[in-house]
Amino acid sequence: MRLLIVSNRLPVVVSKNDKGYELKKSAGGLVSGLTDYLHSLNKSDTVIDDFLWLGWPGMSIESKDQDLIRMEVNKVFKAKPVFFSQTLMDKVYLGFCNKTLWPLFHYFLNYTTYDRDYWLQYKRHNKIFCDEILKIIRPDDYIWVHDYHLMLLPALLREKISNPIGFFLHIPFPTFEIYRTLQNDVRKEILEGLMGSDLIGFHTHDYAQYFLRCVLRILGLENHIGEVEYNGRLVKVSTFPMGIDYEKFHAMNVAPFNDEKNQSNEEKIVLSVDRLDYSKGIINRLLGFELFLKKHPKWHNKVHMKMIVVPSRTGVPSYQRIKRKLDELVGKINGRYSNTNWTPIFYQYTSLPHKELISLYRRSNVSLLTPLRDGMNLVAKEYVASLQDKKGVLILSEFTGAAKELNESIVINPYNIEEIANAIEEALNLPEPEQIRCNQAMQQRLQRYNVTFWANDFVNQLHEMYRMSVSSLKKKKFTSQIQHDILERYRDAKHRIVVTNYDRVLVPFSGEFNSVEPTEFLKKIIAEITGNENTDLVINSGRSRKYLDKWLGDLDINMTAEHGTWVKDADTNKWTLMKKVSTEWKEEIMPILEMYNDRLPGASIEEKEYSVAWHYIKADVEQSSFISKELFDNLVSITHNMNIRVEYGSQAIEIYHAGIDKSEIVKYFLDKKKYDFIFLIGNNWSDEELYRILPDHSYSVNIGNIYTDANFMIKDHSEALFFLKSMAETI
Ligand code: GDG
Repeated sequence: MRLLIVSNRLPVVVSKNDKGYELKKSAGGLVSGLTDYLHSLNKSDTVIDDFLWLGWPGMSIESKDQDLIRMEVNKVFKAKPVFFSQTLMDKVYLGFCNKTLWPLFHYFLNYTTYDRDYWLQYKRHNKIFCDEILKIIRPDDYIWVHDYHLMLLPALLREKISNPIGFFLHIPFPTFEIYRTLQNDVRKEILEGLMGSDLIGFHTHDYAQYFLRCVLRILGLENHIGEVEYNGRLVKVSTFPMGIDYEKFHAMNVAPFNDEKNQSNEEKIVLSVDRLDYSKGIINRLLGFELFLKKHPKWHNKVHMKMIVVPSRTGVPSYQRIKRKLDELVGKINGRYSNTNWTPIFYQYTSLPHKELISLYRRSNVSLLTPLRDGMNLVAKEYVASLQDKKGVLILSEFTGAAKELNESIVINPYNIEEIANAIEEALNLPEPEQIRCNQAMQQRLQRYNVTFWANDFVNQLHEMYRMSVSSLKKKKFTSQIQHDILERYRDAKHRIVVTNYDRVLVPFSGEFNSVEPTEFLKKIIAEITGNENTDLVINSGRSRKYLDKWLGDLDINMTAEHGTWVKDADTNKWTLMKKVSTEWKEEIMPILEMYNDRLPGASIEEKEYSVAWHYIKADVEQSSFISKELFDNLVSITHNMNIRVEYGSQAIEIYHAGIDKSEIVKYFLDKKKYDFIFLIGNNWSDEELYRILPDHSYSVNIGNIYTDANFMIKDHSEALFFLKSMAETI
């Protein structure tokens, strides 16, 4: 099977000079990590045996040259460029991605700006990616979308194709309180965009949890151990801490580091390597080093800090500001502490060739990485992996994803300048055996969970999700062919019965649970179905008689109220109590419900003649998820010897006498005639028992629950109504 890797940038960058176009392999964690994985494909145990990478080639290419670039790119990498104008890319990459999403997701609210046009261009950009993928997609392709530039892409693809789609976020996912500051439609569309995936991966458990909390609070969807049911599919959210190509860093032969500045070999080096980005905590690092110099004069002339700062996003003003600040601060510290033989800080605003970087990692005594927020931070892992003699000390910010795995490093809070200064002193004094012990433990972990392991883990889980959920769902898909066949059977049948729930099937789910009157459109469909000769319709509901009469009383139909406690036959038009059950239990239950109701603003109790429902649809979604579970457990334990049923309804807890059996009521109707066409639509967990008692020649359809025992599954009430309308028109 082929893996389509989709990222904003291609692993090759195209540039133009006097001689024409030039292609260079691009650097960076994502590219180097994934390239290593892709090259290992035929060696590793995975379902993937081929790949194609889609992304932007790094510059705007005139239409006349696009074929040439396609060819050239393909020569150096199995890749397909997606072309954009520079104007669009400025608004998307420099705009929405790096002025809105990047600062916000890294908790820099003061750098976060919002421009409606940037957002609209971001949507356009994701749509163009979608169209390009659709042009080349094959039925057995797996798609792996990367990073914050393409968060709408999974849902755009999902609308058109059913291939497995995975998404991985390389940066942090923020807490709900931060995420919610995005515009209402934007924050919702981004989550919906991601939920088009089958598998969504994050570097750490925290990011995955923050994401799931936003899904609950903004989309109202709960998860069960990281799995969320969405639009009739199962979406899995999980943690995959990205690794590095350990062997490449550990085993590569490189020349010893050649220090052009000619500082003494005895001098210790405190190293830092990162893109110039305010999220990397470069200023705090300098302040920490300055304080270290102030507090420990004995280290003057004996240690210097080497900062490799890679130019990044130079078109964004906040990046230009941080560059100015950095220049000033380095100048100030060097001005204050340098002497003729010694300069405390060497700062290079450039990127190093790969081998030089490894040799610098090995030469450095300390690696000081102080991000204020960082999705993972691969430099930390690369530094540890490179230390062949296991000598060297990693100081790592607790705000990096990597700190979760590299806990033998000196973990610091970079907001605390004193702590940075103390950590430098501690690292420089750390005895060698201790350095070796710590690095050995970290190296073992990095060697095992390397980048190939990481990518395989992700792809294999995507495959598993697809195999489990999507393929079994396919069997339950209410395809147009199946609908057509059912309608033919309906037309040819002599005695037909259609049993349907009211809420969420005939009317949409509403926050105002007592005002879901049927529309004229619905009433017309009902009248048309019951108007067909030999066709019975039963509305099977947990509602009270009062509401059913109020909304549907003028229609000539069979109804059941309070889960089958009451039945109204269309012929007699009178309600009959099916079973006389006790209501004494209510006295005991009501005070408990009232107590919980007081604790949850927005919740309400609906007391019916023989049952009670506690609705929490209007309450805070997170609080209600928590309190409803507590109440449910409480009710189950209190009522275990009371002959009472406690069930989850739609954003409600339903309590009724155990003597009431929904399936008996269905049997009651089915026994009336010898029906040769039986069709039942349900939507609740409690409807599952109905599907199981239906005769073999029946059809059952469920809304929402993907683990249903019904024959087919549909997405929502509008799909149900659409089908009933076709039924009404069939004869
Ligand atoms: C994003 C997330 C997440 C750096 N300088 C040179 C050089 N590099 C290479 C390093 C490393 C990569 O760039 C940087 O990766 P990081 O992970 O440290 O940071 P971001 O670029 O911000 O990456 C981050 C990552 O995605 C992966 O998911 O960890 O949190 O922000 O590989 O080696 N490479 C060379 N010369 C340099 O001077 N050759």
